[in-house]
Amino acid sequence: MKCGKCKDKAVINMRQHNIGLCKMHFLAWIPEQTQRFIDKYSMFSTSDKILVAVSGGKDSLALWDILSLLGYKADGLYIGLGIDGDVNYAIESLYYCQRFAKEHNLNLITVDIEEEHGISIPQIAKKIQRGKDKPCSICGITKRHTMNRIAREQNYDVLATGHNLDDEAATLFGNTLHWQAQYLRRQNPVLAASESGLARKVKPLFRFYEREMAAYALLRGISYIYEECPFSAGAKSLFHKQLLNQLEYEQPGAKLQFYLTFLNAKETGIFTPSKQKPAELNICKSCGQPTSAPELCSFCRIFDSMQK
Ligand code: Q46
Ligand code: ZN
Ligand code: ZN
Repeated sequence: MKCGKCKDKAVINMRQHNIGLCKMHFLAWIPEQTQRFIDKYSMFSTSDKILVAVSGGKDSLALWDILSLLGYKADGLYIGLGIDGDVNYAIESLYYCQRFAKEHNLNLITVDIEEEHGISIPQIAKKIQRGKDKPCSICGITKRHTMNRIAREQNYDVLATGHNLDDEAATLFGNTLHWQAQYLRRQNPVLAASESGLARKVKPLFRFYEREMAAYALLRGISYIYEECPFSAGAKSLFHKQLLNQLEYEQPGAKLQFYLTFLNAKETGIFTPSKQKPAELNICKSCGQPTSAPELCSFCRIFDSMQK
């Protein structure tokens, strides 16, 4: 296959756009498109201070790379969760973030949960034994809480994550299967900051396929951790990704269309405002972050119970 722009050999065939691109044109296309999405969805501007959540994986490091190439002021945030695996996942994932920051002369903030709280995420999960063997819900609460805390404490204007189209389409699929209206209303590439103290959140890669991000990382020579978190095995989202990949195979562009038509449908008002009163956000008595709970936020409830 030939590059649709210069007729050199294509390194990637993007069936959903009906075009193949050579290395040079693909490496130019990804940042150009990202800039287009940033502008189209009014994500941020060059005067904003951006915090990129990095995990050591291809998507978050590619996002950091692209934003830096585009001239944005973007620092990285790595959260050490204390997760082991066949490889030591925690050590490896931190290594790739530090290596990327050093090679590109970028600022990386690291937060180690065990160092701060004396206990790692898997240890908390074992202690609480919420009837599940996976620590994912505690992990999610901890990551969201920590990202928001650092963004607020260090005056970042926006928090950027590396979610790609495959992630977003799989989340949408899961939420749709169960008609989780509350989540569907909130699923968006941009979430505005709230007065109560939730930072602005954006997903600049949400229109790129996972294979495009893998190709970008490879062609840019970005070293990243290949292994997924060991707790992700068997996750429903992976199964949903497989189903969507089958659909995509038969109908190129199906994933992109599924997600973009959802966003359009929302714009046209498919989701009327909920009749239920929105939960009022209170301020957590311990950490000062917003929470729907009356006294302590979920993060403080979990970590406080660890002290007892
Ligand atoms: S939630 Fe669960 Fe992920 Fe946390 S424990 Fe691993 S798989 S990292 S996105
Ligand atoms: Zn070309
Ligand atoms: Zn709290």
